[in-house]
Amino acid sequence: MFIGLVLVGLAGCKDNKKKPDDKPVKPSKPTFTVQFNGDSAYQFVQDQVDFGPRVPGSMSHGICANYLENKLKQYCDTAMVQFGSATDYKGNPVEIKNIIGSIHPEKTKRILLCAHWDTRPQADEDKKNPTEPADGANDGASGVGVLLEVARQLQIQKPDAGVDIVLFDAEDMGDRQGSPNSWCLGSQYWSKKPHKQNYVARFGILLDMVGPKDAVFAIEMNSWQYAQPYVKQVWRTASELGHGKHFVNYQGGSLVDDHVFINRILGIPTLDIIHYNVSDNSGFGDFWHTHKDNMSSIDKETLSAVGETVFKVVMDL
Ligand code: AHN
Ligand code: ZN
Repeated sequence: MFIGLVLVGLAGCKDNKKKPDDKPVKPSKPTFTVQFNGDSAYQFVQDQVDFGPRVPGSMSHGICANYLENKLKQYCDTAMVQFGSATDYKGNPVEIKNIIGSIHPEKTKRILLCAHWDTRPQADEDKKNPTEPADGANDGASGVGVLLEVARQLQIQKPDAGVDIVLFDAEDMGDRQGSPNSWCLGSQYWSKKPHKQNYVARFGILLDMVGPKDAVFAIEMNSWQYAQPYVKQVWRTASELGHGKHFVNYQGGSLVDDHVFINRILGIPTLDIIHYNVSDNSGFGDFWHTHKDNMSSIDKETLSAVGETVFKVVMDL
């Protein structure tokens, strides 16, 4: 009996013809390894900080725009700058540069990755020099640094999905006491007039203040409202990679950030990965809108936790 089974088994091996009851074999996706270099991401943050505060209209802002466009040209299939205009809450005109890189621009299955690249014109939560801008290492440069490194890795291991990396300008010129619309001028502009007509993506991930040591990414409530299944997917992926101490399973704030305008205006479900700790003052950490927001507030391990998670989510699509 035993020998008989073995013989049948061997005979089966020789026979390449598919038996009628064989289940169709699903073509498996090529495997990938999760790759993200924290040193490289850190350097991308440093590069931006070295230009000086990227306050809209300033020389540093203009030079950094060129740098970001060139980086996206280097790592993506296409890159462009979307020029726009807006008015800040004081009534002054603001020239907007949204910087956009696309991988597989022809594909219909797409994911949107975004961050703001501008620096707040004043560190107004600081008692000292509140009218001067901070370096904006966390608030601005950290999310961009992670996305540049994700783009670099996606050039080495190509994703199946199309990817759009959109770096928003003029996020941080808002009035804390005023209208929510005073924030996120670049993303408001892009959401009303995306770089491609009828632009769609399956979902979007916004990175904001993703650099602090021991950062906690509490679940932001607008993300939960608009993009719940994707919040679950991203937080599950992070925990699989061992980053559950950052991607915690508790409720954070309900925050006005770029994703809110993408959700409300464009209708692409978009979530925000943002450091938010309910137990501190502003929630955003003591560096927030102060001069402590410099390179010393950036931790490579946090950048890597976020970058590996985003990379895996993209490759799994
Ligand atoms: C408000 O404070 C209204 N929103 C937080 C958005 C923000 C500011 N992200 C970075 N700086
Ligand atoms: Zn800010």
